[in-house]
Amino acid sequence: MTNLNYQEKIPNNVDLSTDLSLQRALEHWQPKFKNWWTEMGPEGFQASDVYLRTATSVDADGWATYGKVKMPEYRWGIFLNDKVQDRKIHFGDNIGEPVWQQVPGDYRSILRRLIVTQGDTEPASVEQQRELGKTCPSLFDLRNLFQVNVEEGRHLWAMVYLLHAYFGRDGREEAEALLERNSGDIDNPRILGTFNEPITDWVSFFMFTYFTDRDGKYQLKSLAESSFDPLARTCQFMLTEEAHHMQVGETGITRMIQRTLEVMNELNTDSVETIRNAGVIDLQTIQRYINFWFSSSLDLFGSEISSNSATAFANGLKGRPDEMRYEDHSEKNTTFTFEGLSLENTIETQTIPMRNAMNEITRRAYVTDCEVGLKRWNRLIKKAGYDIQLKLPSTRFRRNIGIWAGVDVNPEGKIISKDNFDKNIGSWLPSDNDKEFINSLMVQVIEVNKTAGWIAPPNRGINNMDIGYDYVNLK
Ligand code: BYC
Repeated sequence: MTNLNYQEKIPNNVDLSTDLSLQRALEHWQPKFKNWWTEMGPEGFQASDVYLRTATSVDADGWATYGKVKMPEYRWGIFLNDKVQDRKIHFGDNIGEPVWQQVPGDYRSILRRLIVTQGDTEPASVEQQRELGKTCPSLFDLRNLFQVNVEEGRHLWAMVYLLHAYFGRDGREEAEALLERNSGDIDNPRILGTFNEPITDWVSFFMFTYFTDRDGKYQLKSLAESSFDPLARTCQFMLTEEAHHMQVGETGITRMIQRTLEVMNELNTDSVETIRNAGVIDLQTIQRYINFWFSSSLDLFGSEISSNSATAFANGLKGRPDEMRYEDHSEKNTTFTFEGLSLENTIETQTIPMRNAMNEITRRAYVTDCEVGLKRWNRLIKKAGYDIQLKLPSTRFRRNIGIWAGVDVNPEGKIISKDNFDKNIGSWLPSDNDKEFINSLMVQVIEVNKTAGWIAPPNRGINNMDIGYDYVNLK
């Protein structure tokens, strides 16, 4: 187990003090990060004491310590999982060769692009969520939001370390640019679509942490397989943090549904109007938020047929999530058959080289994982005696990237006419009226042990503390 060194200006377990020029470069970036955090991070809570966990070791069992911290004083640092001795490349064209501790010249630009894309999402999400504190449903939720935010900040550090340590001047420039692009900025937006979507209400926050953070899980799993060992080790550690974010999403949606069902049973109704008048969110609206965030997150996997993903796999830069579960790790002469789009705009079975299907394979693993929560929520609904089922829309629905981009498809996956699509899209996605209603529920609740009326209280506290613990002391 490696204990993390918190004595240094930048906490780390990479012996930063032995590389003075790298240390200096990162210390130069550090105040810029802090400025970004103050300007673009959680608005209005920078002086509050927040009950946060901080990593103390990279060991899976004992890596967290909890205590009250002001967010700007959070010890963001550089933590990589321990090196595995004699680790070998285990997929692609170079299987069996030692993994790389430095970036091979030929792969420099593709690796940099992957790291920059990953890095860009982290501060983007903090920017997207910066206003949410003003409408938190409880102190417990407020603390969870901030925990997610500081850890996304640390994930940015993880990528910035790689850029500084392994990509020279280009890397330093990219690290600066990561603080210059901003979510939703018309002139200088974040790289990937979903990270420019506004998150101004907590329903969207829970959907984002359920669906979009789960893309993070699958992308990190793929990068954790990388033959570039420092990238693999840093992603392995990031995954332990990511798990909490998805849990925030899953329990948040569960609590929302629980509260709705409670009210439906109390009033013995499934009328949307009555449910809304009682101040809880009808399941139909929840379905529309699922449709929006799931379809947006599917785009994050890239195109179904991708030469970029084939190159990344062949070169051993990015594997499949849980690569060792597959039988063939070369996939040189294998094929993948799927339902694609014909030239006549109809659905047709197509066969492509397996390596070109890596994005789609990863997306499918992600979809299966998304289903788990849906099954749980549907069990709750059924148990409460209602005949409504929440569903994931088809992976062809409302896509902006890949072969289905711009194709008019309904949530069941059927290609329909443009007219039909335009007429119905308003009922498949959150409407202005839905958003207005959701916004009307978003009222800040900051009394200890109180929870907003639209969501059930959590069923347990953080780190065995009471649900009623004052997780955030506002200043
Ligand atoms: N929006 O061959 P293609 C997370 C671009 S989330 C805009 O189809 P490729 C987190 C693509 O960049 C995980 N552009 O796809 C979650 C390429 O552009 P260039 C983030 C898009 O390259 C919550 C072009 O389209 N990590 O950690 O195989 C909170 C054609 O690309 C989009 C990563 O994404 C899009 N949705 O794969 C906080 C991992 N999709 O190069 C954090 C690193 C594609 O032609 N990134 N494009 O200009 C990658 O592995 C790959 O870049 C992608 C795309 C999976 C994104």
